[in-house]
Amino acid sequence: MTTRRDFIAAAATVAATRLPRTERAGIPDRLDRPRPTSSQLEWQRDELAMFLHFGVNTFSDREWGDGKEDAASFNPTSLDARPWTRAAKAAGFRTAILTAKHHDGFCLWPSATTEHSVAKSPFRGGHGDVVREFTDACKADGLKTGLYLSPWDRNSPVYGDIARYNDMYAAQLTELLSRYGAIHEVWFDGANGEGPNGKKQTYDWPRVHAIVRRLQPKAVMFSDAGPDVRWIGNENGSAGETNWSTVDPSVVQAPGVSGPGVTKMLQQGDPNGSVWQPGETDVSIRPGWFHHAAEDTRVRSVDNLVSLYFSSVGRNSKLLLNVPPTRQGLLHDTDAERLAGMRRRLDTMFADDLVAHGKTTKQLTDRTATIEVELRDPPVVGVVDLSERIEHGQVVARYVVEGHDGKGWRTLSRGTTIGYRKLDRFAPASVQRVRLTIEDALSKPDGVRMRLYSGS
Ligand code: FUL
Repeated sequence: MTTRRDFIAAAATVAATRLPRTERAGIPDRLDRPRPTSSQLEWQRDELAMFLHFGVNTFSDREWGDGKEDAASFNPTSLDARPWTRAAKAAGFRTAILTAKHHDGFCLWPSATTEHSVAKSPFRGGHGDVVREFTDACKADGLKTGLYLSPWDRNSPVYGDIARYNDMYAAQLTELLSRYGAIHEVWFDGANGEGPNGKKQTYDWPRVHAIVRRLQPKAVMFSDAGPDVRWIGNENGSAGETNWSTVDPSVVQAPGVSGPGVTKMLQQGDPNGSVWQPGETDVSIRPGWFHHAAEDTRVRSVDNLVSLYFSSVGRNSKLLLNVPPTRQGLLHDTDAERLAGMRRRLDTMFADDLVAHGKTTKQLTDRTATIEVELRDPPVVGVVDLSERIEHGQVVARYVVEGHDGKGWRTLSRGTTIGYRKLDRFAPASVQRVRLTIEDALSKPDGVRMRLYSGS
């Protein structure tokens, strides 16, 4: 426990290290900039999370149920959550997030708040609990657990009756966060239409956030507006090329709002933002979020999945890849094969860091830095992998990577932000030396690291 005395001592240490440096450099000190909490840091370092969309839509072959589905239609005959979590684990995913309730209102756990749940389905004779089986499987395979509880509910008769639905939603959240052990991510989407009575609902976000903080203090909360992790602004797997983990919270104040600057803030963040709120890139391995047999031939290829990794994790984001279970309650073989293929490809690609065999020299000023590596046995370089020590905040604003082939320098890649990780791929080049120049930064860019790979 932190005592008041510890707190004063820590504050004194911060003040002592902060003042002289700020005065000397005449530029904002890193200590003045927002930094991640330990949960946000862990969330980002995990890189990959698997999303599982599953529910009555799986059986009605729809993407958005209207809330009128018969609970009896939910009948996964061979449901086994272990193959989900084993496939996720083997492919390097660290978290799995399940749609405990989607917009149709059907609850995958037996909730006391509604009849519209697994309890009224033939699944396990009405005694089943998919959330329990899922969370148990995550624990068995050492995965972190996340739950998606759609605020929009097209089944609830009290939806739009503001206080009553907010009570119901709070009760559902409380059930989910108190029955199943540690929950690491709570996912709130931004879709917000009308309920069965044609009314719209105003959600009580402060109340929702307080419930999560009280019941699962280490969990991160995702939504367009965070508070811990923000939506990246599209569902096609592409984070902003410029992507700050800081945002101005006045621009996106609640999930589902649009307005000037919203998409830009979600995609790119804001270098002057006062809040640390890194972006999560959610995208499906198939055209739809739910499993549809007609899309079994439209599963993303291994190449495509590797590209997604580059355009999400490789742009200072996290990849939340949706792999939807089938009506049997299993992952489709094609999806599982592609995941394994993606892992193999990434493992090969990042197996041998060429910088480790070379000689590195570094130079640092208040806002710039150079890292130059002399490579051994002039190799082919096709991927540069940059990172900042984000536990101290994010500062790099512009950089260039150049290669020297014995005759002269030429540009290999150029970019703006780095953050947790920036990956650039380019036509493989035979080079003897590689130089990273940080051309601009918000404060001293002293935590930058460069790795180099052949790219194959
Ligand atoms: C959106 C939903 O409307 C989609 O159906 C899907 O669940 C996606 C991840 O979030 O808001």
